[in-house]
Amino acid sequence: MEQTYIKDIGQHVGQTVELRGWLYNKRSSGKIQFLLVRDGTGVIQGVMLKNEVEPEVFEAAKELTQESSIIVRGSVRADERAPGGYELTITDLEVVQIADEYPITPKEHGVEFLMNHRHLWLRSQKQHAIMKIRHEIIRACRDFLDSRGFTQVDAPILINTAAEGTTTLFETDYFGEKAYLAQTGQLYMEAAAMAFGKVYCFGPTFRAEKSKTRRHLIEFWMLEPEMAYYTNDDNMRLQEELVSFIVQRVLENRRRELEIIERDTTKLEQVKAPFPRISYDEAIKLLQENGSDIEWGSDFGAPDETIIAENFDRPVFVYGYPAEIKAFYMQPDPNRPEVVLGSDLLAPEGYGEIIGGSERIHDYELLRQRIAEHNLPEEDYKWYLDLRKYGSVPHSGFGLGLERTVAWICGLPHVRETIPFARLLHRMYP
Ligand code: NSS
Repeated sequence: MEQTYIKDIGQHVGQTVELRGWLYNKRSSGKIQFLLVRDGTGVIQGVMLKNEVEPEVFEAAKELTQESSIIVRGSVRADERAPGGYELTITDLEVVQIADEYPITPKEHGVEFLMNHRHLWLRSQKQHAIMKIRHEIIRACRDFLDSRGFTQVDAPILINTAAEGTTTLFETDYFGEKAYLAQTGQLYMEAAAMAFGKVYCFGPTFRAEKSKTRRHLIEFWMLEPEMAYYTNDDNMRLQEELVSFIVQRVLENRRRELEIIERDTTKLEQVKAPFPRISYDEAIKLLQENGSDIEWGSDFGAPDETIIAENFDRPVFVYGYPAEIKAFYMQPDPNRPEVVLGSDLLAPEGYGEIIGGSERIHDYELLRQRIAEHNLPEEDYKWYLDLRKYGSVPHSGFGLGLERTVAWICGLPHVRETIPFARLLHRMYP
């Protein structure tokens, strides 16, 4: 018999179907057993009546433990009272494996315990919902850019250059030479933008950051679009349209999952372009008015970002940061060279920076100078400098941190639940 998936069960009312999955939960009362079955696409309640199945089938059901793998056959009934709206009257059961005593039970567990059992925790309804939303966000990113003429160009992961500072590099051995895990694909996207116009990469990136915060992962995914002939204004416009698109897409397609994780969606409904923009100078003033002793020239900490974002009902751009605290490749403002033509996008509700972007230096000499000022070895950046010799144009791009975006949209307190298998300071298992 062909396998039916629970998500499609509504198309099979009155028919006999076969479901292949796992036992989520079980209740019984003498002559009747209720088997909650999940198959990765949904959960359905199966009802087994003693006098309507073979005696050995009824006995087999009694032996089932939580997470035992099973194949069940039965007829589908619409039932308003059932969660999901349908119920299965089970007529047959095949046991694939009886599960050992399952460590995750419906009772409360500590985070360390759950993270140690991440390989199993992923099956829980809430974690399942978060991963479905993550997938929806990834799809939305791709659909948005693909429909706007972007080409995906993949960036390498083993590289020999730093782009986001030398302190967070993961070093590895490349046949006797030093190599690093990519902190960003950006420099390669700049090369690709000169070949294709509008490009993006979407892959894992690595930062050996010794920070143990709710926003930092050691390995995280970043969407990095790069556009030839874009100013940073064009860049910000693209970012706000992308972020609005993502949020609206999740609201449209993942209502059920948002309900499961009990996300208050009223704040998400407001996320529509255009987003407010404030300068770094204004942000400093705003912080000082709120009692902070921050001075012009300092970078924002997480609490600063929260204070800034609290003043707005949707994500807010902060632009014009001091060049001193930003990456070497950012284009200085021609009217005020001490600040850059770059911006961060801060998410509401205390989620902080989800995007960093800028216009890139397109002048050969200035870029060389910056590379020297940052004590980076010029010979490793020769190819990157070449881009400024052969048809250089103003160009811009940005990086959207996937996990921070998922954390915000899902309303989660920590990024560790936004990625299937988190790499955190002191955590590489499982
Ligand atoms: O360092 S960024 O601000 N910018 C870049 O890497 C640029 N090279 C991107 C580009 O223009 N192509 O990082 C971008 C985003 C940032 O806003 C966060 O959302 C996320 O990447 N990010 C992180 N997420 C999780 N954990 C860590 N450690 C992390 N670092 C950055």
